[in-house]
Amino acid sequence: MFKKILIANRGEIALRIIRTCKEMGIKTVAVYSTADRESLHVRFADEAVCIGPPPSKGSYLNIPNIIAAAEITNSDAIHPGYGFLSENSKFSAICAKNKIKFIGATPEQIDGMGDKSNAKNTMKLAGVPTIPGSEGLLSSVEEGLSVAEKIKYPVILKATAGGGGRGMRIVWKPEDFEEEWNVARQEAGAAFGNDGMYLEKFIEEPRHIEIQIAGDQYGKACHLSERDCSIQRRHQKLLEETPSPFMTKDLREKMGEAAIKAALAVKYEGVGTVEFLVDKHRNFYFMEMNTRIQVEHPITEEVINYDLIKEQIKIASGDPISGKNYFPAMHAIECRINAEDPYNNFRPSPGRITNLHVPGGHGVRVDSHVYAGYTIPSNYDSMISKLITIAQTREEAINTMERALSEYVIEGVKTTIPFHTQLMKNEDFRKGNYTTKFLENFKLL
Ligand code: MV4
Repeated sequence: MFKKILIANRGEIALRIIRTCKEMGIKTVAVYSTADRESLHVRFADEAVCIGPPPSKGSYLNIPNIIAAAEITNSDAIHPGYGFLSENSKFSAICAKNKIKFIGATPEQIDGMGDKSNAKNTMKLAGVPTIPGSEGLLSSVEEGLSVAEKIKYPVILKATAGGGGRGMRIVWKPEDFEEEWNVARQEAGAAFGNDGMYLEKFIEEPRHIEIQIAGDQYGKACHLSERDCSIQRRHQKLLEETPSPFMTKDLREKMGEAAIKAALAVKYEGVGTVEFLVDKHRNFYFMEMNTRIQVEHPITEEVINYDLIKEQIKIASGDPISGKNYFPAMHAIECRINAEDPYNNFRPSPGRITNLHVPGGHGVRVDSHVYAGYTIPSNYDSMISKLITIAQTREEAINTMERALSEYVIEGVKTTIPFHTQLMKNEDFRKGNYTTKFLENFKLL
């Protein structure tokens, strides 16, 4: 087992990783930017190294400084958390070259999944359902038009270097195809330095359901059930829950098996997520594979009673997994509490938290790095807390969430708490009747 892990991240996830390391008897090293001197991850780690100025480029994305911090502290592994360097193939390769275990995917897996057309092709060959569309990249607008004719409109053009909602254009009729093609290629070229595009049938009003997977160094893989992440705004998740209210026993088995196939196809080691789009007939299709721990991992931990960070560390150190699949025994919901003004287009609201009261009681988990007097820097993402509730049934988990939200006091900055409070009362949400389009029609009162 590792003796010392450097955590190449900040905020709640850095704290989350430090907590598990402490329980495992592993020493921790925090890295921080000058904006994060007063952060809890710096205080709770055994050692801390300043790695640069507030902008991420100079600190949390500064590979030479992070490697140097690992060298001087004698760290034998690096946990990248999510975001920042967690899916950076160069970083994964440099860690390996310096004999530091990167607790994440190999450079080949990161690049293989980062190219979306390539990832889709890998999954198709492995027998994972994919959305009908072009065979790989389109070589001309004429080819695109002819594929669209075959699969029928509406279609969606996707940048192979995109992902997470970036570089996509929906085309509703043939007359618009050429213009959308030109705009999409131009945007992708400018944003990613790669204008490769592929085409798919556009699935209207899908659900976003992802399967948590784990694989070990010995060729075994298992799934740990699903999370429903359909409640999103501009590709930013605001609430996730498990089990999905749309799930059936049969669909879970089929999606679980497909996710395991996906993991085995890339010899996946560690914990990962296979994202699917699910249509109204419960057809499901591979969308993307995430080779990192995700923000919403705690809801899975709660319903299967399993520490996913511990599992990640154990797999990275060479432990085998049991290979059995896990099914939810409870219901869990996560509300992302962001320092944003939901009444003003979710505009970021950084600043000092002048007063704080955190909810507690039965069935409540709060993953957060903030405290009264803490100043939220404007340089990083605006998530300041994950409020998670756990209960026997979905209805009880919603009721507990409503109660916990009513206790939560965060003064000095605007937060998404009023948004979630209203969502908990929404009739369609209560019925589990929602798709990825749900928030487009949601009006905050
Ligand atoms: C789609 C789609 C409909 N049809 N692909 C958005 C994120 C990126 N991973 C893929 N996305 C989509 N791909 C086809 N063929 C609709 C979306 C989509 C979406 C997916 C998941 C969650 C929220 C979404 C919001 C808008 C569009």
